[in-house]
Amino acid sequence: MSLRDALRIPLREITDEAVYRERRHLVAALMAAPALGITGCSRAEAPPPPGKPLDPTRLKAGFGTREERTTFQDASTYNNFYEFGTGKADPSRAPKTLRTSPWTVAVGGACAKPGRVSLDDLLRGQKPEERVYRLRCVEGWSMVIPWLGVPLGEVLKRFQPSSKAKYVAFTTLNDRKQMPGQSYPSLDWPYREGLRIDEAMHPLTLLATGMYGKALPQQNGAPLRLVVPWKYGFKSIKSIVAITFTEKRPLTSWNEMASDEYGFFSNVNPAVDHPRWSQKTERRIAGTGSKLFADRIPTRAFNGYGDQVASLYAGMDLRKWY
Ligand SMILES: Nc1nc2c(c(=O)[nH]1)N[C@H]1C(S)=C(S)[C@@H](COP(=O)(O)O)O[C@H]1N2
Ligand SMILES: [Mo]
Repeated sequence: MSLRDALRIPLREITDEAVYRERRHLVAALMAAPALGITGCSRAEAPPPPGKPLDPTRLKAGFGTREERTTFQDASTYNNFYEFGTGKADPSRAPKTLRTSPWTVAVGGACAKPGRVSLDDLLRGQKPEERVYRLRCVEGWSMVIPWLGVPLGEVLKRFQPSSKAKYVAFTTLNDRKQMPGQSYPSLDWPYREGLRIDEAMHPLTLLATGMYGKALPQQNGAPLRLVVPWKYGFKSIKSIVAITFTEKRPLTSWNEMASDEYGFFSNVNPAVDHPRWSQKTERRIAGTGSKLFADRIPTRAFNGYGDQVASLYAGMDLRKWY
């Protein structure tokens, strides 16, 4: 297979192990060859967070939207959750094999109060609130979903992160009996994601336990997932079992798979195309219209949450830190 062909395989179609390995190999080779002009920055550290204060009125404007909502039916049947298959309909059709109770989350790393806690303990003292957020998938569709959750930062504070906590790493459950898709090398399991500490503490970042007033369905990441509305959907990791404060930028699944296509930050940015497709528009799945032929609308910087989050990236070249 030529290098060009290898890079053109849509990730969702990679189920054949040989192709997968060859592709990873090629990507690794590319990364080691700066002469080829690859702009990935996986080895350099991000600049430190600037830490600007947020205006409360502007902040609140991000907690809701008047845009037409996606129906529960669409939001729960058109999913990305490779642990239950790589097709959009696979996760909703999968048998309900995930045991969501009891559920524990291990919180550790650079903090004064690490611990393995039950989901109830993790959320203790927090009242779930509803936030209607847009979520835009890197593949080009977006939805408007009423989430139920608590601000991640409020939860993290209780574990008393130290000054060494520059990032927060998240890990999905790793159990192929409960997550049959993990029997296939579609990704390097378990699924991992990460945020810079200021992104994790940002009031918009939600630790979600429900949507549409109900507990999360299995296919949407039960019992606990992230929703980071200004970043491409894959940053919103599902079925979280571990949260770790780290000093170094953590590995993330999609960045590891193809660092030229998926950066660590992955802020929604219509000005930076994915190497294999444009990010300028999105297919908005909302109301009762067709989800496959939904209208395309322009994608906005930071998915429309620039007023709330752009200051986190002041001075950063967002073409470099994609
Ligand atoms: N563990 C895990 N989390 C995941 C994924 C996944 O495959 N595994 N897919 C991501 C992607 S690509 C998207 S777009 C969103 C989709 O969330 P939704 O199905 O609830 O809309 O989940 C993200 N979280
Ligand atoms: Mo996605």
